[in-house]
Amino acid sequence: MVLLIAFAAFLGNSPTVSAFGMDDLKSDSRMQLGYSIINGYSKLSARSGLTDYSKTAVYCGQDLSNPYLLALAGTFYFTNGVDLERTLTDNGYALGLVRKLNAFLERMGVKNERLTSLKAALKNEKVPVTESLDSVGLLFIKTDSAFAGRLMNDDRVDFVFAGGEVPPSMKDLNMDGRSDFEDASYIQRFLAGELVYPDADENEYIKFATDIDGDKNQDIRDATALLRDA
Ligand SMILES: [Ca+2]
Ligand SMILES: [Ca+2]
Repeated sequence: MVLLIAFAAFLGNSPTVSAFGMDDLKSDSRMQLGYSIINGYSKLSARSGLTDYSKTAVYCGQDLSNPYLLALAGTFYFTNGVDLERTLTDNGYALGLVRKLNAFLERMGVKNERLTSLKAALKNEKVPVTESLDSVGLLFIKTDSAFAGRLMNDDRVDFVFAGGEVPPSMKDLNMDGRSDFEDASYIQRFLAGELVYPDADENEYIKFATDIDGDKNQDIRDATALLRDA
């Protein structure tokens, strides 16, 4: 559920993050899109060698249609003065919040059956779990791209986040570790229809990441904005 915080961190191009509020928690299609974008990021960044799966976050989210959980999420959000902007750049802060939320949900007796079931499966497969936030539904594991790919197709898993942290630059579109003119020409190639991947998640990520100014359209202004900020 309120991985809202982690999502905002990931999904929030800063112009859009303030628009990303509690209503989005209730929008299943928006959350599904968010999961797809994160899986797409993991696949592309792992393929580029920019990040690997030796530190991987796996999310088995709660049922967003449950009004009790939504009320708890709202309570946490408002009583903790969650700073969404800060979660964009500060991984330590974002993770601290998720841990705090997990402790709060545990006190409130919230269980997560999907996660319990997944953990049993991971134990059978001898996959090392380095941290487990059971009520929130977030695990950190050590794995590889083959197993991560299987997890992405597991019904219990919403997303697999390679590296487990907000990427250092969302403007490094070609994932070579730098944000520069090559990324601007990457946008131009995207606009020309030259960047279509066979994988739906990867395409969702590219669509999301090329919208540099966060106005929900991909056009030449995004390339300009990237060069200006690079
Ligand atoms: Ca780049
Ligand atoms: Ca745009």
